[in-house]
Amino acid sequence: MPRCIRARVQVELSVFNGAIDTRTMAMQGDKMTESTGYNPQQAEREVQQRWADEGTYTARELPGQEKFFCLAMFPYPSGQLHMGHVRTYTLGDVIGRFARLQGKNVMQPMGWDAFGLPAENAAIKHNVAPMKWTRENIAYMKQQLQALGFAYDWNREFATCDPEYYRWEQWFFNQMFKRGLVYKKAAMVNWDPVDQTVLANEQVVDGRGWRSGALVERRELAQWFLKITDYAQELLDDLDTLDGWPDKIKTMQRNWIGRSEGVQVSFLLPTDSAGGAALTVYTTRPDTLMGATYLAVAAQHPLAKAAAVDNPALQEFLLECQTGKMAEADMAKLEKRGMATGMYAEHPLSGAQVPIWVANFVLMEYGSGAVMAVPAHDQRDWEFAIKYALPIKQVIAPAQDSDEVCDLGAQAFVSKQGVCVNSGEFDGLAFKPAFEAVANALIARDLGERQVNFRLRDWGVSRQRYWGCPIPIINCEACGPVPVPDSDLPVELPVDVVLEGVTSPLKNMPEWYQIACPDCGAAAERETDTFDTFMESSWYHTRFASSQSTEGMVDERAKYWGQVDHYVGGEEHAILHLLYARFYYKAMRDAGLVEGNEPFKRLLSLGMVLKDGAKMSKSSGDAGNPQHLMNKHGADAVRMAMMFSAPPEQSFEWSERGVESAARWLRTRLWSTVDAHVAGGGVQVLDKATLTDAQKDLRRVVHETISKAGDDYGRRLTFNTVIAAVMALMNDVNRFDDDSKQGRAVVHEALRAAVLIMSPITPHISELLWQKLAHEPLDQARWLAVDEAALTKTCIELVVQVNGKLRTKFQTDVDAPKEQVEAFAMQDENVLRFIDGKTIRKVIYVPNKLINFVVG
Ligand code: ANZ
Ligand code: ZN
Repeated sequence: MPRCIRARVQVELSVFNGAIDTRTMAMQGDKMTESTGYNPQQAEREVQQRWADEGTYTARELPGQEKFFCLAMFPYPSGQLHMGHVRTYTLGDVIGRFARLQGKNVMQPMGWDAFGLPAENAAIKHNVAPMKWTRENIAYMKQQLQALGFAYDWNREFATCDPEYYRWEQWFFNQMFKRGLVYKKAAMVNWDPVDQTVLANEQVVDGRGWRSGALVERRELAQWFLKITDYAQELLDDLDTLDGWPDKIKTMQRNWIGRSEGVQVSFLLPTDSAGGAALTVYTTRPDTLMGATYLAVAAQHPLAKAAAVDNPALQEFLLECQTGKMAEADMAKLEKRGMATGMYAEHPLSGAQVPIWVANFVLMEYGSGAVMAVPAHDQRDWEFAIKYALPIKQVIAPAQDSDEVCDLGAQAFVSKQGVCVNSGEFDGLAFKPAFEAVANALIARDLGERQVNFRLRDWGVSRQRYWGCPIPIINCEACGPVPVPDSDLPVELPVDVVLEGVTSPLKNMPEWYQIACPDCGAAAERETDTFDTFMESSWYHTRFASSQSTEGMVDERAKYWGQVDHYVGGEEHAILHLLYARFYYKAMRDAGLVEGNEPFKRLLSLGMVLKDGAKMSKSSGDAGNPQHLMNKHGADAVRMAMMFSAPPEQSFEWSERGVESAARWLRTRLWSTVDAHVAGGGVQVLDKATLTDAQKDLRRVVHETISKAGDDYGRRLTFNTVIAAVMALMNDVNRFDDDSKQGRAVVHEALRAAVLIMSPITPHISELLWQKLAHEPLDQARWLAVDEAALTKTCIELVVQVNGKLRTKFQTDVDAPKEQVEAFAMQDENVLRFIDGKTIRKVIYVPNKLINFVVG
């Protein structure tokens, strides 16, 4: 009776968890002969030429058709692609090509993030102008991207070092200037005294300049800032609307924005004090106010400077605090150091005199640059108090029913779950009510106010670098900074330069920087600083929609393409790039340039491609270049091996062996099977009413595969499992031995599905095979409909119980009648043993699930 005894081998089990299993592919290929007429390099070139000739991927604005703006983060033209690029751009391409199959009008553009430091370093090293070096790199890498077969609309290509691009960046900076979103301020920077230049935080290694090895100083320099903090609350709130973003990234952004609610507290100073009337501190723990035993200010705080006037030891200490890297992340690790100022302030509630210290862990840029130290309940304050023998006063105790312990000899008790003690009228209050009561008491005395603080700082955009977009400002002694009039834009960066050492050549080009003030006509000077390169990458996506427009930063076309529907890029950009781009988009919206509030609807954040545990782009140089693999095995194999390696969000160790296995599978499994099938002649229309069981089985697998692949592509974004499913399907096709007309029709359907499903990943071979199977260009194909009827299983596994205990399992037809199942089950040895000699009182049958014999 039951004829369903076939167990399907699941190839995909080995890849479900994302492990790199090249053996799976290798094994399948090995069984096949090697003789096929497929030459990937030649075939891929032909297919690419056809795409180019026919403008297959040229994006047009087609109202009425659903648009899909698909974007992968554009590359820095460093010289050649590495495997990290291959991964990012293949994933983006797969997403774009799948959207095409769904009938969407896709725009997939590509460009170059062309400004930046490496070009200057190469210029110094090889004595070549940065522009020339950059252009050559772009030419080489573009040809590599084209050889990989990405469906880009190359008509929209630009490089951010094109004056026609950065012209609009300068224009928008002026717009922001006029709207008060731009200001100039002296700010602390990392200064390399040997190279005479400012260093980014990443260029400071153990407190020394990465190039010179000199001890880095903190210096004040006038810098341009964008007021991203004006948008802090909106940048935070709108994260809640980004349903298509990974939670992890949203959390990172939230932490970076770092909203906190607290109280600004005033500690009165003696009336004759040089520091002013009061020292204000920002605290998120007003509930601990009664435990404040000292105050601490930053080295740059005015009060510290005032106290140092006739205190040489303190002066020296302040100077010391200016050297060394002061990035916030390092603050926590920093050895706590400080010095008493000799000054005291009055506690706002107790009236006690509290000593004021200078401490290196207090940041000038946060809150008010001063803290009330509560060593009993803050670990930093505790360490500092231990070191300098300052009093530690407990004001919070573990709640009665909690198992938290407070051991102030060992560490601070930082929990917010406790209750106030030693705090007079506040004793017994928990965190929230204590927060409110203390805040109210301070407000009543006019010594405090509630305050919301953000960790987010304004964005310093000045770089003392040559290879960047010139800041479009003219500094006039009489008028101050004056924006370059829009009609004089772009302010072009001179490109015919020689870089001698690290100083920007702009600083030595009076013929470039000397200019008349646009306002008063007096002799003035251009800003010689350039923009942070994050400026260019903050709006390039928007420019793609309106690329080459000379009328404006964006034009009418921006309305059609709107937001990026799917954005793909490395997780290293999870914070800064995405935050700046979100800010820029909101600023552009407020200038009436774009619609909507957020630039990227859906985000795919990729893990890294590693080589010996290190990020491939950083470590491997030529070894990371995919070129030799493409030359040997073709682009499809490289793309397929990359997609098979791991699910997108996971980092993984790259192995080249997978490429060869992929090439073999494509050649011996996919190409030769389709080839042989097509050689067998025409195919009749499938008659679904007269299928054999084996034919039904194969059709079920086909439609299960279509359904699974559609879900993996569209929702789960796991493409390794798509490949695994197609491999399993091809195994079934090859096992299916039925040359009848109907059998050939079933195989035909299966091969069409396999080729189409693979096409986003391996577009070249799929293009050619689709021609053979469907006689139309792949571009006209649509994703396949799942035939629900074909999904119906003809057999299922049935559980057999005796008195509710599992005794055996077997396969039956779907909806098999009870009598049949019962009779069959009673022949089973294992069942017989338990019912033998007993009375069967009842037989419970749940069709397609179980049968249970109740015996007694
Ligand atoms: C007293 C206190 C007691 C604090 C306690 C914490 C725990 P967030 O949440 O990040 O906003 N702080 C304030 N300004 C600072 C500055 N310029 N440099 C370094 N630290 C500063 O952090 C707010 C807390 O960070 C504030 O609350 C303050 O220490 C410290 F048991 O005040 B607290
Ligand atoms: Zn002037």
